[in-house]
Amino acid sequence: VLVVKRTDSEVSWTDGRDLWWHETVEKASKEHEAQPFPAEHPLFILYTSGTTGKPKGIIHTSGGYLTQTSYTHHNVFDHKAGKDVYWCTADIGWVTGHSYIVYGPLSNRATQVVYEGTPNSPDEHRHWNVIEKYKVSIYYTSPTLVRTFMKWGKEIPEAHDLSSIRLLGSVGEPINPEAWRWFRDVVGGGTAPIVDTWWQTETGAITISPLPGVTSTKPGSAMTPLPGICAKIVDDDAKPLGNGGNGYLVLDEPWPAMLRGIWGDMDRYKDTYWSRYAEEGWYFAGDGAKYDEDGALWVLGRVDDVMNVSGHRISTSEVESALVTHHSVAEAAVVGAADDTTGQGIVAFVILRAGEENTGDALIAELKAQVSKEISPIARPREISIVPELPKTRSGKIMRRLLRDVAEGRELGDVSTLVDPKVFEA
Ligand code: 7RM
Repeated sequence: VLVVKRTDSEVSWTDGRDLWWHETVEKASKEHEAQPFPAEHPLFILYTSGTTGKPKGIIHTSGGYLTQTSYTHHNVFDHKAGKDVYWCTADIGWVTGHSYIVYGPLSNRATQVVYEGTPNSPDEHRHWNVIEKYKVSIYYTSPTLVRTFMKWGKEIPEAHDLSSIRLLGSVGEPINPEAWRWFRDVVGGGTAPIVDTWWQTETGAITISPLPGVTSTKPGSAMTPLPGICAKIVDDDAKPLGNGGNGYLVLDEPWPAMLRGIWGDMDRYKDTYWSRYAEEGWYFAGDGAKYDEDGALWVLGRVDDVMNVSGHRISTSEVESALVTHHSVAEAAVVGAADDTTGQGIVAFVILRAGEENTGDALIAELKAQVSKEISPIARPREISIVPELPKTRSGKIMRRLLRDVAEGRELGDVSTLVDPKVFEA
């Protein structure tokens, strides 16, 4: 185990197993020859963030993983080695950091920004300063960060020359159309294509995304599986749904970077991904999705997050998207909480944009009406709380499991993967 001396704090140590990085590198030769490995040589194990349950150690291997991260980094980002300056803002410990800061870009000779730190230190101009200084041309980030930028106000990016940007990317959750448009107009000069890339720790690399210059995009849709990837949207009985029907997203053919197992628990691996459509041999992704009337694919969020209100299946992301179309709202998180009459009731937590006044009941009534109008009266939230922050993982995913605990008045579950466990006090 190579240990990097980073904070100078006490670390547990096993002699004969653990080595200091700085001592090891110092002694090593300056020249190395690339070694061949079998394609199935293990590459890494990455634990999923655990937004819903006990983390799973996802196993990836070398050949297929490198093939697909390289192929997708080149094509989805239209990357030109030596010409582009590429920046993926992900945490390097998240799969997005592995695939799109380390393996994909390195295999494609990318010139890239590698940045660690929050987007508001020393101040909220940080990302725009970096883009201006290094002339970043490809900028890949998450919807949650875009909504944070929206909350801070467009005057901040507008104070900078962002003309080097020619392509924008989004990953991690559905990007609501409001954030998509803001991203394109304020950061992308109104013209940069946005690639909304759907994939998972388990898929290893991007699987569903528009291709810039090839696919016409729609704000909020991941559009279509990439060449080489086969996806279907199906119902409980494995029947493929036509346009308009909400169902489960499956990958119905293997793909190069697919996970090879869950570390130490191959039964759970089979059970989680391969038992739902065992007869068909399809991979169950755990996300709800639909094709719209034009055949564009919309990912609606985790199946565990789909709410059931009086027998109607409503996705959390749909309601969140309706809430953030209100001019006062920067970000929203929605969960289903047990309800005696309707099965589940919709409970929403919203953050206001900078400078917007919290008018209390008046605003809450307006927001409820907005959701009724945008979706339907059945989707009208039972409760809305205006809050200063939302509980998020390092990759920016909202921990709905914990918000459900709050909404149902339970003791909070495991908060160890939160960026800031103190958000609950606030
Ligand atoms: C890359 C990553 C995977 C889950 C996945 C989805 C959600 C990710 C999008 C998305 C809608 C997207 N890996 N998700 N990207 N939903 N549109 N473009 O996030 O293992 O941490 O999470 O993230 O629910 O299943 S992950």
